[in-house]
Amino acid sequence: MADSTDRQHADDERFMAVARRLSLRHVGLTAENPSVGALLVQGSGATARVVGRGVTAWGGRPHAERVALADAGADARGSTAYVTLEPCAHHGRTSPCADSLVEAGVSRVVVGAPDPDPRVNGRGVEILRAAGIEVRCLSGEGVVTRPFEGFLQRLRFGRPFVTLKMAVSRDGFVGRLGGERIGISGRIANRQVHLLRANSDAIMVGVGTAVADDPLLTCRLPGLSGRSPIRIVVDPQLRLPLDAQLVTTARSVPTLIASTRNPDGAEAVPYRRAGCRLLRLSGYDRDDLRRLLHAMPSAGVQTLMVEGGPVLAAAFLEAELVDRIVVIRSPVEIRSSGVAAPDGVLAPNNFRLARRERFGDDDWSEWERIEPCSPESSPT
Ligand code: AOF
Ligand code: ZN
Repeated sequence: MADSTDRQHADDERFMAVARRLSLRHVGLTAENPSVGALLVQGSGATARVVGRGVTAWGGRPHAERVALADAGADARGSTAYVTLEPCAHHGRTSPCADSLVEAGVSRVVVGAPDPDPRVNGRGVEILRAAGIEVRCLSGEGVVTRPFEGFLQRLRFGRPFVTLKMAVSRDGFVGRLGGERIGISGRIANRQVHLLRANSDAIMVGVGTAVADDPLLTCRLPGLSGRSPIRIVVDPQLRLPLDAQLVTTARSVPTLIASTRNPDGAEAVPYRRAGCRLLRLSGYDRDDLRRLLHAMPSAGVQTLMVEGGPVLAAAFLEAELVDRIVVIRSPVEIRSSGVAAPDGVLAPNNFRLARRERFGDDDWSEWERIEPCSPESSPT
């Protein structure tokens, strides 16, 4: 008995990993909907056979389960379904996936993570169990949820999932005083950064970085140039130069400027004429940043990448608004006039090391927040 359970659990891990890989295909392409993977498998162990595959379609519908069921046709009957997210229970623009699985005669369902959407929230599993289907729920932790961590964060906390990325020199600096731009990370790590950008809904920099580096902040990987995120500049005093690339290209890639200045005032007019949108920022403290983040999901932003510089990074860390830190340590030395990496980036508290890679000469490490340091509430 124990043996057969072990074998079943080994199958579950193997096929959930396949479903997760499927879900990766549409990350960033399903709008506010999570990109979910669904796999239908007949049999078990060495004779197991995949009969249907599905991933949430571009734009968010149809859902993954429907795609997999259509793929399997009559072979769905008696199969085990592996779904990375609990099947939905609501009549939205399509009928509930839990009902579709029941109707198709699926006999067992393995769920990667519960769906916190109030319209689902356990009811998908209830529908399946009420129909006599065996359901196994996995912990919902780790790599399975990564493809839709922005969706989960929006539902749990009403704000995007925040990734802070910092490139740090061997001697612990993130740049040099005086504005001169220095390449810290190497070519291969930079391409990984562009991949992160492609999978983020928005990218944010402080005005200091925008002025010093005059960055474009687009994704420039071959084949992915259409996947550039919205760009957000935190510029309390509205001092971003009008000839900055972020402003001059605002008509092709949206640029938002978060400022304490009146968005309808005279100062804002030239930015608006150039195609930028202005967001109201009340200040630069914890609650101000929280308010800014809580306004983002309604603008379609569920994943946010904070790319620096040190002032913005420190403010986000201080406000406990960072969910993942990506640190790129390079062998480059800055020596004189270096700007130090903010405290908490090199040895983050309340974060655990989740991934470590070598990209060219650079060391790439990813740290994930263990749990919210303080109960997150919406700012008032
Ligand atoms: C699933 N399978 O592939 C996805 C699900 O607006 P609707 O009707 O498309 O519903 C959106 C909600 O459906 C979304 O908030 C999330 O709870 C769930 N997404 N569910 O069964 C899927 N993408
Ligand atoms: Zn569904």
